[in-house]
Amino acid sequence: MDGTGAPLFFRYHRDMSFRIFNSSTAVFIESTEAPGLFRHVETGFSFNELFTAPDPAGYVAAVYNGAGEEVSFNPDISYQAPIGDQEVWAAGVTYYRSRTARMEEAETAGGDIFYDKVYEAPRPELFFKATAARARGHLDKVGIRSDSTWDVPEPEFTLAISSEGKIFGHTIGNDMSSRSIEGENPLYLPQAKNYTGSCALGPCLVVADSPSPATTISITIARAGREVFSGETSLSQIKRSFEELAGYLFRSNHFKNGAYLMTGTGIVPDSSFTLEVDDIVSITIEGIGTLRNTVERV
Ligand code: DO4
Ligand code: MG
Repeated sequence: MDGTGAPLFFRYHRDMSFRIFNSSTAVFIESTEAPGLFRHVETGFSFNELFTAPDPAGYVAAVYNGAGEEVSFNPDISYQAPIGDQEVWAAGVTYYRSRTARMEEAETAGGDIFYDKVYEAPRPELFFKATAARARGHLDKVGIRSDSTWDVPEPEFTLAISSEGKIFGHTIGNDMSSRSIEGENPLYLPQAKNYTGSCALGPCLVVADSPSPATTISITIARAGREVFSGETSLSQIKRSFEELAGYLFRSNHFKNGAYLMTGTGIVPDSSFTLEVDDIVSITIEGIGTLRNTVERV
């Protein structure tokens, strides 16, 4: 065995990365060494072990090498969120577009100044988003509240952070949000952000270093077979570093099973847009894939 726990005959390089898809009975792991080949692992892997491992990539490498069968596999089927007992948190107002949209929605209530201040302040906005049981997966439904009149998805690059505070991977997050409720009063944020179906993660967890700032995040929203919104941004537009956001999250806060941290949205549709039931939201981030969900009213 080497220092990571991986058997020595396995040629594991530090720059290798893995994609992990989560089904109810197994995980499927793909390595950059063998794209298109998936290791079907029923026992010997757990997201809690991954998020608490001193070397998460070494943990995946050891499982990839030592467990399960290689199978052919269609990644475009429904999956559970790639999560064990991790909490999901989110950062807000990390892109200029989010600051401006938030200021517009909160202007009437007089709450706009807080968004401007937090965009500039050393301390970022961080909020609790979901427990694991509330996180939806790929091709599952996401929710809009029955007491909300103005709703949007928020496509967000989402960090996987170990219990030691180390960023070791990433996935796609959808921070579903009620703009009517948050806009009425910023103190309603938990109701605008935390409700049934307000969070989706997936389609897989990528265990790798964070990608380059040129990485694009894009979204499309389809209604009755027609595209009603599309948008694109890149990681280069974010105001804060991932280390800064993770550092603030872990300040005076212990995560025994690690955490996911959504890093904020850089895409907000114009004020005239709101989601409707049966809309299909597809969020794509280079190197991860596409997270697709249909909207339901909850
Ligand atoms: O302040 C509200 C939340 C903003 C947010 O979720 C975002 O910028 O992504
Ligand atoms: Mg957000």
